[in-house]
Amino acid sequence: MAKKNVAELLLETLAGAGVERVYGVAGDSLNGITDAMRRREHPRWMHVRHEETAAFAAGAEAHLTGRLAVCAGSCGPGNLHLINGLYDCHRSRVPVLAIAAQIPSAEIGSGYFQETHPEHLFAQCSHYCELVSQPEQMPRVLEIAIQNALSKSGVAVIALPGDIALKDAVTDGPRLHFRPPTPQVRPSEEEINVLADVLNRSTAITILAGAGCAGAHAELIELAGKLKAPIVHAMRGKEFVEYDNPFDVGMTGLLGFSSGYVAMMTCDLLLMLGTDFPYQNFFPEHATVVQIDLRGEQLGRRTKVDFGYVGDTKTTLRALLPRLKQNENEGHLRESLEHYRTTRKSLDDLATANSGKKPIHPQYVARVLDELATEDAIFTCDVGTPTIWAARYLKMNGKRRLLGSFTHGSMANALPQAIGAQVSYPGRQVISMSGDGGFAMLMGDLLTLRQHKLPVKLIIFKNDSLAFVELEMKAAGILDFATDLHNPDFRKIAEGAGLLGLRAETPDQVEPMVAQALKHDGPALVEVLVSRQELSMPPTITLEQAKGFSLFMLKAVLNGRGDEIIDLARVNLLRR
Ligand SMILES: Cc1cc2nc3c(=O)[nH]c(=O)nc-3n(C[C@H](O)[C@H](O)[C@H](O)COP(=O)(O)OP(=O)(O)OC[C@H]3O[C@@H](n4cnc5c(N)ncnc54)[C@H](O)[C@@H]3O)c2cc1C
Ligand SMILES: Cc1ncc(C[n+]2csc(CCOP(=O)(O)OP(=O)(O)O)c2C)c(N)n1
Ligand SMILES: [Mg+2]
Repeated sequence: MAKKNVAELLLETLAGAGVERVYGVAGDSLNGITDAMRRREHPRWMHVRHEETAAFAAGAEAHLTGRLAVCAGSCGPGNLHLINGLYDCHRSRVPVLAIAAQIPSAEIGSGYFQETHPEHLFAQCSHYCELVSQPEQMPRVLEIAIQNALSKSGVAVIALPGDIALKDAVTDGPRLHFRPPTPQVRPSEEEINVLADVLNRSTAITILAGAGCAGAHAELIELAGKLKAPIVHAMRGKEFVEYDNPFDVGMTGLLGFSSGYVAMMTCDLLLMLGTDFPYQNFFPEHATVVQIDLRGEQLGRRTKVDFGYVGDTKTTLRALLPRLKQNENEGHLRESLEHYRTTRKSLDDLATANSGKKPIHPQYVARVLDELATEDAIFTCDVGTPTIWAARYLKMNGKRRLLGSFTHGSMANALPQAIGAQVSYPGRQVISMSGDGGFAMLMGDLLTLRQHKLPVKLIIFKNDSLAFVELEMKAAGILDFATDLHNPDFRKIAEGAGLLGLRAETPDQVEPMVAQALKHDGPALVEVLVSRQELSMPPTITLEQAKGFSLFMLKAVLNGRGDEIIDLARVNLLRR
């Protein structure tokens, strides 16, 4: 039998680690790998049209499955294109391995055609990034990279020169044969006792729950019941926290609900569980703050913390719950829930069809999507106003999923993430809520839907502008500029690319067209002509107040109508 080469050993190692596919764009320096892939079933090559798409798609796969996902780019420009998507994966803490092909090893350092230094380029967006310069390093370096990606939850990169990939392998096969470890991490007995004591002594407690509460829904609800605590969620926690939750009072943050904001600002004790909610101004100044996170380095990153513990949410809550007394004081919870009911109603009132007349409110589009989507639909939303509509109008239920570029905040994430989602779950409905700006940025990958017959449903929020930036400009007291989009007919572009293309111009067209697209047996695009200025900045923010601050720095929540902000002064009035 012919000896296997380094590329074949690499693929065998990936297959052994459960990797089913590699997203990427082929190139000379990747020839060894793609050629080896041609000759085996797994991993399979997933050809996309831009390497950034490959990285975002791998990130979506890793997020949804919890397993390692892989992308690849050829040397120089091919792997530079991966970088923005990899930043997103790394900052969202999803396990992704990138194969950055490198120029011929003998040319490194000569300023050769397409030469870059991946070890430097990827250093900031990875836990591990190493060059494989001789066959003896394979598979060990690859396995170290995989362990880094999995155990630290993030990106690892191996740079592999094309000539090394084609050399004979020295090692027979993979060296690691264990299942991914599942340690239980929790505070010590002594710490749990102190924590229980602190919680038992407080009456007005609010929980801020984030993505680190995934898998701990039952424990979280039991905890809130014992503490009589409203639960506010951070954006990435939405899919894990909001559903079947009688203590839910919505999200906080500028795009959040005023009820979420107020519940945090009026508590005596804030309990942060698995969250890295980034906006300092939205934390209470005088409350006692308790934070529990799997990673010690996260403690105190966003606000002052009085009690910090390292632990997995589920394991920690299981240890804590038997030691908690029932809080008999319901006042804070009752008020918070009441406020949530009025906030929710006020937001729902905005999501109407306007008696069938123009303009189409984007909120209405999101509501229709929510109503018509399947029980286990996977949604992706672009950075820009689609993030707002997803946060406020999509209902999660424990089976549905929601992905965005929530931490890195890159435009154009929704389509590539939808590709990764659909490839990973061919049987599930995948809906991309795209901005017209974001969609156009990586529009080439519309062709990937056709090429791989991926039945993704693209809903384009066509407002002919970079609307979110317009909002930021208004908040900063400057005139809108550089935000106009002179858009083409996206429906025709979709048709030209072999998709079903539809356009909704009036509110009464939205529901039937979305329904038609969702039922369509194949990829479909619906461009919806939505109103441009749905959330104008309230007049209460003066230029003086806003100067030098971005929208995110303002201590304010957009209430959805644009006629009011909920700021700290008002919250103080609400304080009991
Ligand atoms: C345009 C735009 C606007 C936005 N506006 C808002 C807004 O108004 N409000 C808002 O909330 N967000 C907003 N975001 C998102 C925001 O930037 C953050 O990404 C988000 O708030 C973080 O959510 P999180 O804390 O749930 O998740 P993460 O930031 O992912 O934090 C999760 C934390 O949980 C920890 N963890 C992981 N696993 C476990 C475990 N098993 N046990 C315990 N801990 C664990 C991690 O170490 C981490 O510290 C916006 C994003 C965009 C793009
Ligand atoms: C790659 C990248 N470039 C620029 C930005 C700044 N930015 C944030 S939102 C946004 C506008 C998005 O426009 P669109 O996709 O049309 O969505 P809209 O807000 O109009 O609904 C821009 C330019 C960004 N976040 N990412
Ligand atoms: Mg737009």
